[in-house]
Amino acid sequence: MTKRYVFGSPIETDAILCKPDAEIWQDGRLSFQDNALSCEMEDEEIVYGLGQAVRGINKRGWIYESNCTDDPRHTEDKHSLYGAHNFLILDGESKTGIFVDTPSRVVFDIGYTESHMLRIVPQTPDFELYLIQGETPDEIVRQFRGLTGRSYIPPLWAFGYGQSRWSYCSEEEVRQVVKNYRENHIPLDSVYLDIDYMERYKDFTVDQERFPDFGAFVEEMKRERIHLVPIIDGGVKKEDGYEVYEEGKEKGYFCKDEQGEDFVLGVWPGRCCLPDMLNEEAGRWFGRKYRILLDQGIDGFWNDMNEPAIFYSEQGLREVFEKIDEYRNQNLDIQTFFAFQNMVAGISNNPKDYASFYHNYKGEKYCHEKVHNLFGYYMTRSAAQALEELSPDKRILLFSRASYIGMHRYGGIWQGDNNSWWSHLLLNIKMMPSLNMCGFLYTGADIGGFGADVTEDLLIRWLSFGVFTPLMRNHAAQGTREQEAYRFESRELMRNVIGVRYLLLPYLYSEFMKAALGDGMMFRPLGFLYGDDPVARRVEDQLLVGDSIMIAPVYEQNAVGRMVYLPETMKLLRFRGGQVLEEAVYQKGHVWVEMPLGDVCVFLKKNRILPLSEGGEHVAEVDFENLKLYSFGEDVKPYDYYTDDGESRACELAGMKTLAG
Ligand code: MIG
Repeated sequence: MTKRYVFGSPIETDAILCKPDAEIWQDGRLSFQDNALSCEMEDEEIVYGLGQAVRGINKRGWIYESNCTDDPRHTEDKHSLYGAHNFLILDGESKTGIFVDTPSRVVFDIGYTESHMLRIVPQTPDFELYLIQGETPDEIVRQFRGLTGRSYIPPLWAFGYGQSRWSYCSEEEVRQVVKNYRENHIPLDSVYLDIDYMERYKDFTVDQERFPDFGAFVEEMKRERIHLVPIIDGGVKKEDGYEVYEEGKEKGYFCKDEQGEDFVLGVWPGRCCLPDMLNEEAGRWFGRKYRILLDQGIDGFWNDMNEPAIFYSEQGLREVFEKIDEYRNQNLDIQTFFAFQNMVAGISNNPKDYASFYHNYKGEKYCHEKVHNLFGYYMTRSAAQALEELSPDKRILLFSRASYIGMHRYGGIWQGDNNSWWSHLLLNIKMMPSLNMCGFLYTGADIGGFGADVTEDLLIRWLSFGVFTPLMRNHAAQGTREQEAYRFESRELMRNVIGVRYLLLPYLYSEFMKAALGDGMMFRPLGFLYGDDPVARRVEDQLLVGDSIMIAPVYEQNAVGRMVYLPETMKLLRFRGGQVLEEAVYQKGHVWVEMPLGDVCVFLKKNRILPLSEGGEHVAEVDFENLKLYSFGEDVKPYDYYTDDGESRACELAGMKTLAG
């Protein structure tokens, strides 16, 4: 049961598709005072949610802020990452879902100030509140997702393994990457083009010198069964004669500053203007630009820098230069020096800048600060709507960095600039169910880590988890160690681990589709299914993946195995050296399981089926018909197997069939 409450005059976000009638507020489990919602948490209560956020599956014990931020250091002292996902579930004696719908900041103090108090403080007194009651967290998620609409469904090929780097700078470089994968027989379906494919970072251009005949190159790659996926940035280069800029300027499609002039910010291309993604007409215009690449054969995109990231504003830069002039030739005392250093460091993503430009949203003028968390959402929505018009039959891959709930209908997200740290592999594991709750099913982190130098073992372990995440992409930053799977000594292990993805593909796709079409989750914490088991409820490093299996990834260096908690009888299936080994059946309880580097372990639930294919070197090679079914138990439940052509948008119409064990 869902109840909706309206406080003040909220700005519409379009997160919720069907709104129940609003009710009059009365304090109940939550009370409302001084513009804060609060309630006491029971000792045993678990708080799930918040989507993309640092720390645990259980969010208790920290203070989080929904404020889309480009911060490439996801350390546990941070409060915000790229997404704003204001949905929580309190799982105690009773179960309550809470969604705070507002396009500006919200602070969630979940037992940080007072260990038993939850306090939710929206930045403004204008917001909508949804309270959802249910018997189980699953049921609450389903209700919530019913309100917010069906999750985005990518084409099947986008479930293949992808290789990315900032940046592959020329046709030749991309060709080499593909050649190395194919020669080593390591599966691959896509290569990502980062900002350097563009002509001086100008959206919707391709550098003519480094990619002289882009259309022909896209076709050449297609023959190799490789999809190229270019990046699109939120800011448009301010350059006379550049068509996108000229048009946007002339039509008045850019965000405006206080004086009504086009707001200027510095991002990769240098000085840029921001298309007003919240303005319907401007969004439609920007979205249609994707056609330029679509016409050259491209069928996937990733949207970046759309928090939006601001390296500097004209005003911010001016202030720094003024300070420099003022301080020149002075002997600064050390406090002044540090204040100056902070001022320079604070020039990027400065709150003052976010308060200094304006949108035209649903016919009204809004300061950016008031609608900040919608920018990435509306950029991606504009793109998705245009892509649906331009490609009405065929699904297009689309995912974004910034997001808000509601965007899950239009695209996936990747988890942003993590590091090649073991702790970030664990963060990736913990974030999956939280994101799924909020509707983001097509998601994954940069496998191997984006910043910092990867080690071979970290890459293998990360891939061994990444084989389960719908978006399975290896990506690394400029200046870091080369991270392609074939660069390492143990190519054999890399090949086998990545190969597991292709064995699992029929299962993963089926489970993904069932979650998307049925408003469910593909990755669930153990507590969702085994809520009565106090041990299972506290497990933070194992996940249920779909209906048949549980995983327990290794995320520590030099580990040769780990303790696993079995919440019920399960059978260990081990992928090793291209084989599937059927191992012990374990009873409920803790067990030590050996997991040497290169092994991928799954724990199969009793009386459930895990269908596996024979694999392939790319998605088109995988046979979805001839499956081997793994199961154990006397009463094996038939498996609801979802397949379709993997390409057409009308996927709901395609087949569901039952596989018997
Ligand atoms: O400021 O395009 O998160 O994936 O490689 C960095 C370069 C800009 C941030 C993205 C990352 C991408 C990088 N971008």
